[in-house]
Amino acid sequence: MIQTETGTDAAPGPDYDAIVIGAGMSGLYQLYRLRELGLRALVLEAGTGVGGTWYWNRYPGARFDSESYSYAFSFSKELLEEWNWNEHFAPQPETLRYLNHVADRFDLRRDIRFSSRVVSAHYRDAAAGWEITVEDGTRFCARFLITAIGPLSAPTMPRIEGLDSFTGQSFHTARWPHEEVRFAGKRVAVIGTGATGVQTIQEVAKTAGHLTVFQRTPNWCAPLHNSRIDAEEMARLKAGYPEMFQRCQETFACFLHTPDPRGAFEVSDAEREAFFEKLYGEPGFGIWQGNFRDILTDRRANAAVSDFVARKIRQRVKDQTVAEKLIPKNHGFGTRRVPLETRYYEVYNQDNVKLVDISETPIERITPRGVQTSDAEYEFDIIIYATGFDAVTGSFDRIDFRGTGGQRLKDKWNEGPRTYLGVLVDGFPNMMMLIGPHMALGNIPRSIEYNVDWVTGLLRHAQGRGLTRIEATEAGVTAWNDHVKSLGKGLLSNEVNSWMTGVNTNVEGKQVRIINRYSGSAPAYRATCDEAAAAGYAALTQT
Ligand code: NA7
Repeated sequence: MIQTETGTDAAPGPDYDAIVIGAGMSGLYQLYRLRELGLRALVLEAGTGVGGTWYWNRYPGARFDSESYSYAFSFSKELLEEWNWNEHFAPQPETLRYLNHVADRFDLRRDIRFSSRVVSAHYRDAAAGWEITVEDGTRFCARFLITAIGPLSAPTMPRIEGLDSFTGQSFHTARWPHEEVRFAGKRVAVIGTGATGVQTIQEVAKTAGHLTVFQRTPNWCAPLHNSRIDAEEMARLKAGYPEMFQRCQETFACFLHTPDPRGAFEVSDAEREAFFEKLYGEPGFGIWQGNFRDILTDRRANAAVSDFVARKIRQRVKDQTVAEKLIPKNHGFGTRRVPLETRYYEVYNQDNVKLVDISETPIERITPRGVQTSDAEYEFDIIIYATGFDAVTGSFDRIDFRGTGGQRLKDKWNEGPRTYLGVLVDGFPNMMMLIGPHMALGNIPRSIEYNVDWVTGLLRHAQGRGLTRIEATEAGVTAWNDHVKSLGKGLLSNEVNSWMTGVNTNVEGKQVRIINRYSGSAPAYRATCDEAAAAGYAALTQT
């Protein structure tokens, strides 16, 4: 065990080798690996249960957009063998059951403290460790701090006047109640049409008395084509797991889909159309992740696929005025996250559904009865805010992280995140981030497993050498930042406002586009991290 001391101004508290913030997928797996190292570890979790994203996002219709089995943990053969998925794209309750099963199976709960929202984490130089305080005032000290707080976990309410004045029920999708919310006979509003809004809308429309969708920007959506998995198919899938996980290791973003090597205009018009048609008819992210190699970099190629999907929307929506409102005009297909849908466009053919284009008639305020736009007041029983997250750095901004000399992480990242490999920050010794800013995202659990194993390797290295302090250098951080920036060049998505470019109209200071994501391939990311490890982590200061 690594000895820790409490900081000079800290109340006495339990000492740990490592504290992990968050019991989502990355926190759970990290705890499992920390135990293997024989370290004394504790996970602090704000919620009352495990699951992170899948614990908080209980909104109606929440489900995977990546194939369930490709999203699952791959580290345990026994776990893979015993778990059966019911659907190719599992709904949130199934995923949450899975993660609870993982927690139970590996007896993880005994080292997780629930209802423990971390409010601050301060590095104490004298102790070469972290002092972490949770909402109830309890302090914990640990040599190493591992953040597992997710890139999309800090929900944002819209900056609209009168939010608190509404007398009906209102919910943000990422803070959905644990009790069932019924929509039958109710007048329901959904504000927001990102991946979450789309899933919510298509589900709520099934039972709501009346549904009004407030859309500021339409997104390019494509069919999910979900289906059930029977026992026979599950057995076949299991038999193919080694090849499937191997494929995920080799694809660009760890999905089962990866770009086609052909350019969109290297084939005939008929072949191009047939390929788009095929992708549109197939399950999952193929049309986004497995399309011609240049649709996200070449304007003409991007216009071709955008035109194809626009035609589909016009075919599926009966009222052509509504169809035109649903077709994005300010960005091309795939330059924002593509929501996958199941009869989303057909929802707008229902008599009980109305689309309000708030780019034409903006919302002025929320009133006690509902929503006031520039041309009408709409009355509701329920308002659902599907208004997204303060992405990537938002979950960090909500905790008072302070490094050496009391410097605040929020200040350090004022102009955007700066990290070494997405994992470490100079001036914040012994802090490692899982799925931190500027590391490979994509099919996130695949990245999580790599990320956790890399951090575990670094801790093993520290353990073996009796190191008490590991820190990124400014030069290392600058080099990684420059690399990430250079990778972002030429990507059409970086010319568009979205959470992927760090823009959130509801958050002060996040109106300017930045390079918010690592946009290289996952294999390239892993190769760089593997090299860093093989070189004995020479880019880090180690004492
Ligand atoms: P997103 O993709 O950020 O979508 C948020 C939506 O809410 C989007 O349509 C926004 O319109 C809309 N929005 C946000 N603020 C407002 C205000 N003030 N007024 C009206 N409309 C607003 O979040 P999601 O939760 O859907 O998805 C996030 C990721 O989580 C997703 O990509 C998955 O990977 C998981 P805008 O486009 O800004 O005009």
